[in-house]
Amino acid sequence: VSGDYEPIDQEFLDDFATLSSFGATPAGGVDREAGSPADLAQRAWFAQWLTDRGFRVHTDDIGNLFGMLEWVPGAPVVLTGSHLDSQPLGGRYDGAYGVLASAHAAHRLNQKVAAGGWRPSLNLAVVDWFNEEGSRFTPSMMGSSVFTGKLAGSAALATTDAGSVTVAEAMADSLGQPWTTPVQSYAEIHVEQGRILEDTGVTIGLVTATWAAQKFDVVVTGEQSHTGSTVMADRHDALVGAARLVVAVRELAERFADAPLHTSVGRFDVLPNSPVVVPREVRLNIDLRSPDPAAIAAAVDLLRTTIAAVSVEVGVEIDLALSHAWDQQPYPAAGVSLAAAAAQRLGLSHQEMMTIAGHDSTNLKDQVPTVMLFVPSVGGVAHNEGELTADEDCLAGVALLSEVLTDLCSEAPAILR
Ligand code: HGY
Ligand code: MN
Ligand code: MN
Repeated sequence: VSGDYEPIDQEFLDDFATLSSFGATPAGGVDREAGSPADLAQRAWFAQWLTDRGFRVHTDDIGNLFGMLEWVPGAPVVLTGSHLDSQPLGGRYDGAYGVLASAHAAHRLNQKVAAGGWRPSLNLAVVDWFNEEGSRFTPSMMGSSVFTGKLAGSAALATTDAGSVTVAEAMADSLGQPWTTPVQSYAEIHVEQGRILEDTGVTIGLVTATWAAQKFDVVVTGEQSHTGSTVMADRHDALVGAARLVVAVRELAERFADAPLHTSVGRFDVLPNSPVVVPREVRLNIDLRSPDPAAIAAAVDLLRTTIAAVSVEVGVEIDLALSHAWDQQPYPAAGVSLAAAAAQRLGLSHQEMMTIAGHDSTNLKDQVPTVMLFVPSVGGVAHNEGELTADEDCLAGVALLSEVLTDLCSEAPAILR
């Protein structure tokens, strides 16, 4: 029954309610894109929360925010976290649940150490990765990409938003020095953002691999003209060209339904966007996802054929540029079995599954042994103000993460054998 929780669990729920107030929208979501005032405000609250509980707060050179517990001077660190930034009009659980779950799990472990109940072999740090969502500043997973050397910090800092504000300007008062403590492993918990766990009635997802993803920036260039007086044969309508692409991208999903292939266009900027002007240019993105990289490659080939045909038929130029990609890649099996054993000990139902969405763990797993965990999303609702995970599932996730981190911070944990 809600309200009948242990104090440490009620504390998590109360903190989550506070965190959900930053950038809160009337419909119950959040709007706190990377580097926005709401993001900076939640980061300040989080830094204070960490400081008040004895964590040493550190911000690195791209704005990743850490809270360090130094139990064993000079020892490597286990990282655990996710991201606080959200999509525009997004959900309050995506990323933020994982950051707060990591913080509470670390705090519980710290209390055990302080009470002399446990002697870790490694240190532990909580992290809020800067700009995982990649909505205001692309690409997504920016902070963890810089941290893992996949994206140059200088390029990331120079990235501009639609208003030509750079990351460096937006984060002017929130940048520090690179993180230097060697990282031994990483653990992240996240809402599933799908409805597999809900459909199977299972509480915990053990992520075994990530789907592959390929994202593109597209520029369709036509010629500006009068929507009335210009005869149809003389038109070079960039919007018609772009619209043909949107439909073609959707049809690819049907064509590769057995892969499966998920496709989308989410951004569509028309220039000059006047009701009396045939548009000169449309900038859009394309997002392709599949567990089968060959399906993505075949879909891109078909897309290029469509682009060539549309260019001729509509009389426009179309430029397709890859903006971000990651392969279908496994998470370490040892980490999956470590988490499965922990779930078993806690009596939590669990199942292995892939992640379709990218996460900061998508980057970290290529550098250090990484454990990725899911809790259920009600109705699979994601990147939507209606995002919801039941309190009991949130609390089960914190308990499981505490158990997994205890293992990871102990002597030569299974994941590294
Ligand atoms: O899946 C994505 O592209 C996002 O980074 N979560
Ligand atoms: Mn996320
Ligand atoms: Mn997201």
